[in-house]
Amino acid sequence: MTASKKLIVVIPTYDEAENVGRMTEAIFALNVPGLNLLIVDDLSPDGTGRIAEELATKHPGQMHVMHREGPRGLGFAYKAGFRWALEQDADYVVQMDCDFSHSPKYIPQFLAYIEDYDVVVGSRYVQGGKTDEVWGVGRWLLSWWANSIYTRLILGVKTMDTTAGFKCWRRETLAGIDLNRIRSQGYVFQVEMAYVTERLGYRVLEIPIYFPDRQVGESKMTMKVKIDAALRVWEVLRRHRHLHPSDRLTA
Ligand SMILES: Nc1nc2c(ncn2[C@@H]2O[C@H](COP(=O)(O)OP(=O)(O)OP(=O)(O)O)[C@@H](O)[C@H]2O)c(=O)[nH]1
Ligand SMILES: [Mg+2]
Repeated sequence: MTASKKLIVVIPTYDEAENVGRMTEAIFALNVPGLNLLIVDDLSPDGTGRIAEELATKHPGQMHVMHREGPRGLGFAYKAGFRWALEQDADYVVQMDCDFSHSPKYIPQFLAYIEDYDVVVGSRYVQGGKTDEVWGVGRWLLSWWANSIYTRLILGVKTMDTTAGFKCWRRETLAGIDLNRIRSQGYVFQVEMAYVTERLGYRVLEIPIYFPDRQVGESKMTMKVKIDAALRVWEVLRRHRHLHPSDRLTA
């Protein structure tokens, strides 16, 4: 990334009071020129939004907090955050979780590769990628199968980590995808974005990351959520199977 470019890191939060401070400092400690941070909080009951506001006063002009009202959801939060980033004239947008499963240390690598691709994806399931050591073989196999086999074969995509949530977008890619097309929440939001990206013919690069489990804060992940996500992949297929590169939204 050249010095004159603007990067906005978008982090959605829901009950991340224990992580948001450490994550903010880790992001700014990268000292990436032109880096801005947007926290998109869905009125977290644990006060994450208020803590983020306090942090923003320490990084004037570089950190913004959005407080969403109405129904909460990862998809709603990301769409609002991406739209804001585009309005702020970001050249590049990074999306990531607040719980340190996505290490900020990969951001400079993303920025090096984004010069030649339309989106760079931090992937657990390409060579060199890795999940937390505490995962047993069964958990790893189920996740690998769901991402790299089940979802990938239904949608016919090349992406191996179809639910990856750590990505660096070029602004043209996010604009061309047309966020109005994207309807899903949770894991399926990532799947739908990945599918539309490939249907529209954008150049995707997956780079390996190590994905540790969240250390603090509560997990909202249940088997019901996983099964629901698996079934919704079919909806994503039906909704977007007819898309072609000529359907990119042009300004
Ligand atoms: N704004 C907003 N953020 C959310 C919502 N749900 C989850 N998040 C955030 O999205 C990111 C990913 O969510 P996680 O809870 O880590 O999901 P996960 O990694 O599948 O599951 P665990 O790490 O096991 O909890 C985190 O930064 C969350 O705080 C939501 O409804 N609204
Ligand atoms: Mg997590």
